[in-house]
Amino acid sequence: MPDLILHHYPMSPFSQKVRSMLGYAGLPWQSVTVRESPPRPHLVALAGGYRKIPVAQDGADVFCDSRIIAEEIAARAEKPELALGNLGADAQAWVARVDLDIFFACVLAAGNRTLRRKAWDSMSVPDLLRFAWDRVNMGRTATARIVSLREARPVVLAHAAQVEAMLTQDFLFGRTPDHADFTAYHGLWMIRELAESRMLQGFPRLNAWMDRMRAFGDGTPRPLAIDAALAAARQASPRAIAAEFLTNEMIGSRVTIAPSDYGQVPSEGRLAGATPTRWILAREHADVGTVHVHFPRDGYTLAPAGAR
Ligand SMILES: N[C@@H](CCC(=O)N[C@@H](CS)C(=O)NCC(=O)O)C(=O)O
Repeated sequence: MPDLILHHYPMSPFSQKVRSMLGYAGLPWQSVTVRESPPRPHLVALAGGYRKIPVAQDGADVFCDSRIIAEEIAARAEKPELALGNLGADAQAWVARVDLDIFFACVLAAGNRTLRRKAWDSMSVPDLLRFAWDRVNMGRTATARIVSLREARPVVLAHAAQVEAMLTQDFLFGRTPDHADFTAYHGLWMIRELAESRMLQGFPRLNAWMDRMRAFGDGTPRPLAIDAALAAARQASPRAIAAEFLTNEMIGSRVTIAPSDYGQVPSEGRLAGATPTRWILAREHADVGTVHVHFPRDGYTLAPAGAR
């Protein structure tokens, strides 16, 4: 099986969630570095309108959303605890809140001089302006309620206190890490590692846990050119979909699938499969041939094409 290809950028917290999982799983992977904001034409070829990062790829199968990518890593590494669906209902509900409300609080609370300097150092001025404009627009069109700048710091500190209290063992829900640890890590990573903020210093157990999470590293990435990623899709065929996932009444119809919280840009194609947790969309593009794009069902809306 070829190594997973990850389309990501260094300062992206959700990409860090996946990079840390890859490190924990000890998997080699191929790294395609993308810009911090669209346009990203090669991802349009691979995934359609979906505009969030990270996106992962295995040949002609494309995985949108860190939850689907985590399922793929779990299966490859035989580490079922990395798949969100294998956690208990309470842990799943906790992850849903941390991945949305707490994520935005962390992003806003992390904004300090160090983070701005790193952004200046890694982006050109036009890219920085495009990035700022893009994120303001993304916030404006979000249907999820995003915390205000004023609320962000108290929300993060309350979350950190909760994490501190949860850490009665080495990891949040036990002696070994699971999906919830990687979810909780990436927002706090932005504050402690990326912004180098001292905001979290009053939480000793949290810091010791973050040290353990950081020690997993990011696995072994090999840089891959965009053209090579496109060629990998072109030269492969999508995986077969089991007959039990071909029974949904929309199979074969043209549909759109979009996140329902923010960055709600739809991807259009033909519904090729529906598992209990995934929608699988078949798409054609001259640069990649036929690809199957996998989305979570939870948090995404499916509609007949033309209905939005
Ligand atoms: N639910 C998605 C959220 C991903 C997400 O929000 N990623 C941020 C970057 S960390 C994003 O895409 N921002 C807009 C962009 O990079 O264009 C997931 O779990 O992968």
